[in-house]
Amino acid sequence: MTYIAKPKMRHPGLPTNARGFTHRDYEGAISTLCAGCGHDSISAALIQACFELDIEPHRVAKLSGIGCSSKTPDYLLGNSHGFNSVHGRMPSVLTGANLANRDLIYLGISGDGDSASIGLGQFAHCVRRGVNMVYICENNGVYGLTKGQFSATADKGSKSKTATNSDSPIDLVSLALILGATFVARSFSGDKKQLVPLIKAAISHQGSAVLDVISPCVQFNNNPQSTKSYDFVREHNDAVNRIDFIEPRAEIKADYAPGTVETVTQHDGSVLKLAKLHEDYNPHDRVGAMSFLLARHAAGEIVTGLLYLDENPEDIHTHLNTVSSPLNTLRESDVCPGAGALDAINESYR
Ligand SMILES: Cc1ncc(C[n+]2csc(CCOP(=O)(O)OP(=O)(O)O)c2C)c(N)n1
Ligand code: SF4
Ligand SMILES: [Mg+2]
Repeated sequence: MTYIAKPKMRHPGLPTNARGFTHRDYEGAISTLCAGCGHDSISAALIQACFELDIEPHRVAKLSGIGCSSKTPDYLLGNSHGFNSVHGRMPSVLTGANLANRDLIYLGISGDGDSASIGLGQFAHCVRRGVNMVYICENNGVYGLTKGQFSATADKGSKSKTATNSDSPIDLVSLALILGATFVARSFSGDKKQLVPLIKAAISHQGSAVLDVISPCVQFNNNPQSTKSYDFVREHNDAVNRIDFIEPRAEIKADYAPGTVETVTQHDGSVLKLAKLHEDYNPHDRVGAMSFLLARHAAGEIVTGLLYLDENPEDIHTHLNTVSSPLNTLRESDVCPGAGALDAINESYR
């Protein structure tokens, strides 16, 4: 992976967060992506979200596959754990890491090729198992790194710089809903106001959070006839809500007219204020969300916002009844309780 280290200079007047970290402490190496690539805006949104959430960088593990999008973890959170895996295989590596150490915040950063083409099976199983993670697909409809072939999320009839796509698309958001994700959202790399609170809410969510972010590839798929171009997304962006993320213990100020905002409290005490932009949209109705998405897609619109939220999520550790401590903190007496315990287990099967 190519990277250019960023000089470690720090202006003494840089603002710090509650943990004493500056914005600079959440950055990584200098990006080698094309100027204007949507992926860089998503990196900036992730950096801002982690800074504002006062996250200690060593508590984050960022994992990716292969692609321009999968290179981006190198450009953020330089003091966090990182693993750049094989194309399409990030979800299984993340699942294993999460099972071994449930105390970290897992960021799975992927592309549409990485998630919907070669990695579709891995994506599906990771989501349906309820792994506690933030899964971000930086979705440009093409394989940017290998020079612009259509990926499985490209819309039928969409034109790239060199070709017209004739295949039906895979919509990762609809798939995430079917697979049981407990937090499902879509956003646009060019809308930081929408994206940053969604990332913060997804990080605070204690279950499988899937965030599909349309992220135009300026090099191969940003022509006006592409449904993943900046112009098309700006013209067809149909946001169902706006969310404000309020950290646990922060004061909730009533700055909306009563009845226009729904307040949702998550397990960690964080509060989401959901301002409805679509009168008939209910983000707690999984089936309703699916039919709404299908209908709006057929009408040529791109639905964004918090699409589905289960306020009481369960994760893979609950399903498997695993030990509550990270495996590397267990003592020998925990993992090897002796012959008596083994005899008792064997006896229980007789
Ligand atoms: C097993 C394997 N197959 C194919 C490739 C070639 N390859 C590298 S990146 C890529 C597609 C990346 O597309 P996407 O995930 O959408 O990322 P983007 O570059 O668009 O951000 C492909 C096919 C590979 N590296 N490994
Ligand atoms: S090729 Fe496309 S996806 Fe890759 S860095 Fe350039 S603009 Fe971004
Ligand atoms: Mg792509």
